[in-house]
Amino acid sequence: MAEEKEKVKSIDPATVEMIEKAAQDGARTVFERAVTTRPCPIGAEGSCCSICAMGPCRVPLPKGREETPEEKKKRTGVCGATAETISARNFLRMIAAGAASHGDHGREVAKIFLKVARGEIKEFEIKDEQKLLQLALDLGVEIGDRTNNEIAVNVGEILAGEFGRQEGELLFLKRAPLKRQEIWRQMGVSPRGIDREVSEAMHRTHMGGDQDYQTLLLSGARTALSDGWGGSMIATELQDVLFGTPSPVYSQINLGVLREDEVNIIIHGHEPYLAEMIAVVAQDPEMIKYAQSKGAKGINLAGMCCTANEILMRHGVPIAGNFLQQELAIVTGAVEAMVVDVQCIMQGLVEVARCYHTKVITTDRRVHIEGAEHMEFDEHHATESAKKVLKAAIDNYPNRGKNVRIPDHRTDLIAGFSHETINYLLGGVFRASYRPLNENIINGRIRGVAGVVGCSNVRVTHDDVTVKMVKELIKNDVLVLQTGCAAMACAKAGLMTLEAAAEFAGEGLASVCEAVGIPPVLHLGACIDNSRILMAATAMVKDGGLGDDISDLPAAGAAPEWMSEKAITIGQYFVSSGIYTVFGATWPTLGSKEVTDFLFKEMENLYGGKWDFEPDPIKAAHLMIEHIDKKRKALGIDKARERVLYDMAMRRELT
Ligand code: SF4
Ligand code: MSK
Repeated sequence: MAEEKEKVKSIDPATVEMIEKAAQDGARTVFERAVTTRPCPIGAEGSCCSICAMGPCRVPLPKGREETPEEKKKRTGVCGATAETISARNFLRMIAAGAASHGDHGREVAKIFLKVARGEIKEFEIKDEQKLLQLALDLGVEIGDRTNNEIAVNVGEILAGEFGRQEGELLFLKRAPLKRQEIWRQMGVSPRGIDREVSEAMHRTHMGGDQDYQTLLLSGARTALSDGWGGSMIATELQDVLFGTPSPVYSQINLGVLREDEVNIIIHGHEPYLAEMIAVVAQDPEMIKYAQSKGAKGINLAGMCCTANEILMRHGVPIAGNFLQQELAIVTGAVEAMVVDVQCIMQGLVEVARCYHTKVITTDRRVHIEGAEHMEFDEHHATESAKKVLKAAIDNYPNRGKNVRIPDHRTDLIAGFSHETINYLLGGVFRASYRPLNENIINGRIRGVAGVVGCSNVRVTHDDVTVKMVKELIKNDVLVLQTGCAAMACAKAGLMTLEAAAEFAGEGLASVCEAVGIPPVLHLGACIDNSRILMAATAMVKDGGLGDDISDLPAAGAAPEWMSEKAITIGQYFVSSGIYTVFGATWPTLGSKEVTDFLFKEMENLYGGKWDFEPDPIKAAHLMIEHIDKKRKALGIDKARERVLYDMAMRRELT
């Protein structure tokens, strides 16, 4: 416990300030709960099985010494399940839960998309015609002289059908490089349907089901792929068509975006429909007048977690903070309503809100919290739903007490880098292409590309691990693509501005960023938008010069401060797509050497990508760089990098 108390809680000054205020106000937040509630070491290493009522069975690895063969033989659950089976089953269940979460998000988008296309929902409309037509082409939907809505009905029906598909292969798998598709077929891991893989994973991990860790982990690969190239990709694509494909947008991040004299509303969670509508309705002069009638100057909307990323990417709505800051936003005393939808919502919000005037409002039929007010979003009356929530927040403004302190910390950022935008930025509107990126990788100005994603986790110093890793990567000329709460950590640290290139990036990467006009760290969106990273990697392969599969690319992935099951699913679909992926914080299979070795070593022989675990961010960054250099060598482009001298001629050539 002493060690936990001594740990620096966050590198973010706004967070530190609010942790102190919470302590003064008697509000118990995640940072305090983490001191009193310690992680169970047996569960943390994946050595606890609780899937039947003869257990829970705990089979921990002996600490600090080698296990004897006798001990190993006895390290089983009551049913005889080995530590390997227990570990792999737990791992697969995490993947299934993550895939189910992203998949259910995707299904909800598909449902709303179809209702909009059929004219049953009038308040949303198809915003990105070009992307709709591209999807239609990809899916073999006739375009002709049909209306957008007619085309969208077919597109929506086909993609909605992917959730319940029973046989064959998910349609988006065809977007992957041909060699990758072949690897999946040979391995027998091409997902058939999104729900089917999740359902099979749950069946296999039931008591007395699959008891071979290798086949359990194969099922893990298949289930994870059904998320990356299925549920998440469908969610991203249909949201883009419905709400617009993001393009670069300026905004600000951190608790300092809250305003002392306005009604502050935070939208938190993952699914963007209500948030989209709130963003529109908050600008309605009538609502602003109503806020003024209660003594406020206006309405200030800010985001939290991935709902924040969604409305940042498309509307430039500022972000109040990432996962670990959700309760701290309430601690400012300035938040009238914390409006939540699904995923990553701490139940502790309600308890913290009791110390202030904040209303916690749940809005999704699948998420209820005792003590919160439930105002269910009705997609058929989206404006009305949004107005109801806004009105509740405005009505709460006069209840704001005197105990208000908004930390004076906010950072500028540029977000909105969909993989299509990167295409245009690099190649121009008329020859949109990843070719310039590939060329700069081949000539060595850019060493490689890294996807650094995932959450914030109270078991490590908040934001510190992610920011240190990303700084080390860009210093070594690795272009970083980000999503989720990891993106927010780096945005707060000022890595998502144009100036960041000169200040933090290596000379090669900085020269490209300055020439193109992009930050060295690109924000690609929410957790589901990790599918954009898959598409970016595929586009790099297809543009040529960097091998013929994702596993050939000088690229790596990481989730340095992960905490959710969804992060494991994302990591596994990165790995099964051929990407070397390093996680920090903790690793959930350390109780089984065999399972861990399979994930960290054998998977590379099967998929060309593998897992790794390194909690030290600098060491982890160098593992990624080493991998990138190994791939550069295999491609025969390692020498090019050694010759890069960046003379004036080269700089002129770039601009
Ligand atoms: Fe124990 Fe086996 Fe039941 Fe798991 S399935 S709780 S290992 S008896
Ligand atoms: S919200 S899953 S804490 S990234 Fe996507 Fe952030 Fe992790 Fe939730």
